[in-house]
Amino acid sequence: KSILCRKCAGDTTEAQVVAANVDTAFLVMGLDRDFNPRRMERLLTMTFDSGALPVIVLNKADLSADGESQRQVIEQLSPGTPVLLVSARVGTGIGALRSFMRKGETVVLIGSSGAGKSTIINRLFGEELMRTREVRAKDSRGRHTTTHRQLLKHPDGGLLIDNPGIREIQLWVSEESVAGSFADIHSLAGSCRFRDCSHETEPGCAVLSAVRRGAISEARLQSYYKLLKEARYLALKQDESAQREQKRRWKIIHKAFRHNPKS
Ligand SMILES: Nc1nc2c(ncn2[C@@H]2O[C@H](COP(=O)(O)OP(=O)(O)OP(=O)(O)O)[C@@H](O)[C@H]2O)c(=O)[nH]1
Ligand SMILES: [Zn+2]
Repeated sequence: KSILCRKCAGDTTEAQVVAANVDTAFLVMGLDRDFNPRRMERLLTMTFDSGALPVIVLNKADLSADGESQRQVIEQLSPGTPVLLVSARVGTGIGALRSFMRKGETVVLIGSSGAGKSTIINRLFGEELMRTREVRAKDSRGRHTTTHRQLLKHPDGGLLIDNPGIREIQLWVSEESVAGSFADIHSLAGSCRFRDCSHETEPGCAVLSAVRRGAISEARLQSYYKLLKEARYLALKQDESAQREQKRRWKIIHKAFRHNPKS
């Protein structure tokens, strides 16, 4: 099994594990003010793009009066993707998460700051974690410091990768990734009368005609418009080096997955 490493900043020789054959990405979102279906849609697109399989974790179920209907809204974004209601504080729903930690599985956690990733890790790995996780290591000046282990082995045999590079990964929606996750729309576009068809009002538009036939839902087309607009907006707004950095991070996840594709 190959593990991708990246040197830590400075002259320390300790390598930092970035990603190792990522199978599953837990996409963590709180059912409090963090809840945002549009953001989850983007996160799903990025995850499918990377080659990992998403598992959606709606955390802080204890704070929501109607978690089940929030779950249903999210479920409609990606039929077939598991959507789990969890309260890391109370401890509910953790068993379902645990089933993804079996031997041979490697998991990463992605989600906003404060969504509850650390609390979920503590629940998954038990109370001992914070102690076992701390490693005495020498820093670049030879002093002893306490750092956190970033590759955690679950008692069930799976691995969990927790490191800032992946945790803080930003959403990067490119036009290509939109095309990839809307392959049905994208392939029809080749049959539109105009090559630069925007599939909004043009005559001879193959996409609009598929919507009229019912082959593509109106809601899906609306999602496509929105994501594409966002991709173009981001491309204008974000500076290029930031874009490259985000792409690089996703590529690392992508590569890690391709070392060990499920076939
Ligand atoms: N009510 C409630 N609070 C929770 C739950 N899970 C986590 N929290 C709280 O939310 C806050 C943030 O939780 P963390 O686990 O630190 O969040 P994180 O995603 O690791 O945040 P970063 O380290 O910034 O990435 C803490 O105060 C937790 O106690 C939950 O299920 N219910
Ligand atoms: Zn068209």
